[in-house]
Amino acid sequence: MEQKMFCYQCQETAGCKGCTMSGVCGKKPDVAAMQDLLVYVTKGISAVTTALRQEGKQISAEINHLITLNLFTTITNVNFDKESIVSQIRATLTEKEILLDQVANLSALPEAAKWNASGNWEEKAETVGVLSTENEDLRSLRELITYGLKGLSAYSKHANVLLKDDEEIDAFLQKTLAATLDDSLGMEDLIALTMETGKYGVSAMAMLDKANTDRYGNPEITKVNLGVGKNPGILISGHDLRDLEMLLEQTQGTGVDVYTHSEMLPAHYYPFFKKYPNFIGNYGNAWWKQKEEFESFHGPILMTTNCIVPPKDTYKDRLYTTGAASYPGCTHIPGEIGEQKDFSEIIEHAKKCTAPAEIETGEIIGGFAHAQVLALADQVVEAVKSGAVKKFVVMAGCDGRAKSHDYYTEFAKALPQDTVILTAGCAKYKYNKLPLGDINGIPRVLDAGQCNDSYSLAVIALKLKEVFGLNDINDLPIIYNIAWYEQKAVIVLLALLYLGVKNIHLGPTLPAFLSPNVAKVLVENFGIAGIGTVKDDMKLFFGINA
Ligand code: SF4
Ligand code: SF3
Repeated sequence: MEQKMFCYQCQETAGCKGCTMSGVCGKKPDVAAMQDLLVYVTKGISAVTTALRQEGKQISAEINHLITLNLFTTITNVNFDKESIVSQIRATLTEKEILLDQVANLSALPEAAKWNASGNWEEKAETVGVLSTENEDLRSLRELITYGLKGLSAYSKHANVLLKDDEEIDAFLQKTLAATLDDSLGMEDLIALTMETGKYGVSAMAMLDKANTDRYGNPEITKVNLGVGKNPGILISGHDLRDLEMLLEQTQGTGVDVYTHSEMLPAHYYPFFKKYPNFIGNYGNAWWKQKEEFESFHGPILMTTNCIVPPKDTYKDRLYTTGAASYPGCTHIPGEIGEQKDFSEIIEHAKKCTAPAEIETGEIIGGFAHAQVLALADQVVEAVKSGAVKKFVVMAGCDGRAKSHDYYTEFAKALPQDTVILTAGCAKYKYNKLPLGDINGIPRVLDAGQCNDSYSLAVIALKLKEVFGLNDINDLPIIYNIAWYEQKAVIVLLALLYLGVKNIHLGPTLPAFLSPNVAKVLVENFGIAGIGTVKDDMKLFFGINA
């Protein structure tokens, strides 16, 4: 049968090879085509901005933001709305034309920079997608870089909405995105760019960490309520803390409560958000359980970023989007960086809804980002020195609906009692409600926060290396067993590689976009490996028979 699209950017890709008829995520071929075209025009405008910078000209923050928003839009499960993607393509082309007029030397620009939107866009999209690079190794590296940059864009955007910008990060992102169009670059050049992407991934996560902690304080140990109250509620999902802040402000005194969902859970760990009496707790689990949980929540849901699952008709009218997220037929709340968003429509909607149905009770504990863990450093170091804690296991990353992700629950259960899990991202939902206990008061699951807070785990590792007087981060008693699903996990992985972390295990399957040769480079230089069975991995990591 004739192929209708090609996408292999996430872990769920069909047959571990590529979605060719429709996305496993729900992305349809027409949306996939416009996403391909959006990536293409974003590469084009990036070539123009890069040329302008080389000519000593400045690029405005608005253009930088447009580029990061475009990439963010194409991350898995962010935007299913063809119309909004088409309008982003149009806006990008308009800005590009204005910038092109300022370029002194047009001859060096790639075709993507000069494309003037003529002809049929669907046909154009077919010629510029992933498969337009014929050599599978170059394609693999170009996509690895592009997906890393998508993740980097997401984290930059979250810092940008808190009015933090870094022109150096934007200039790198655009230069590197444009470099994926450059046919003169070979494997070696692209591998070097991949590593540099990891370096800027660290910078972007550091910028976001500073933006978050400057505004909301340092995450601290917090018990988060899993139960529900009697008022109607709004459920906020995704990663955008600024949206949460505006929503909490606007719901004060309305009789409407606010609950977090999935990756918004760590908001509870920040001192700033504790002042809101209607900020009740966390409802539900990781993104992929939303069909049941959004139904039983009864009230409106605000998706600030990924991960959207195509909604059921029973709650579709209660699903709202904002920022890069969009779904056809669901109301999108507009608002640019620095603007106040108006959530009154959602609040009015909530008032007409019944309170959420209780699906869980009790509490979970979190807030172990770098400042909190470093405040406990003496206790942690003592536990390691005394042998009470033998190993830390970084189990950060993404959760997923594929059965293969169940490995992580079983792995967590099988871990020896003297191990502590360090986590960030929605991967935690695979084991954060298990009764794993504590070691001398240190919980066996230390949750640093969202996926971007994987930065905290790196800061903690670097600090421990210093405290123990080690020369190499790999001499620490830390095992990395990371789960991935979408492209933010790619930038986290590249950031860890840049920091020198070796022997990372990545699962539940290795990315389809790694060609055998590129995978070989990662295995030989960084010891990257997949996962085995829980039994095999217990033997491998701990020498025990589970
Ligand atoms: Fe397939 Fe993943 Fe691409 Fe969706 S994002 S189309 S599931 S590879
Ligand atoms: Fe989760 Fe989508 Fe990746 Fe932010 S919300 S970690 S999967």
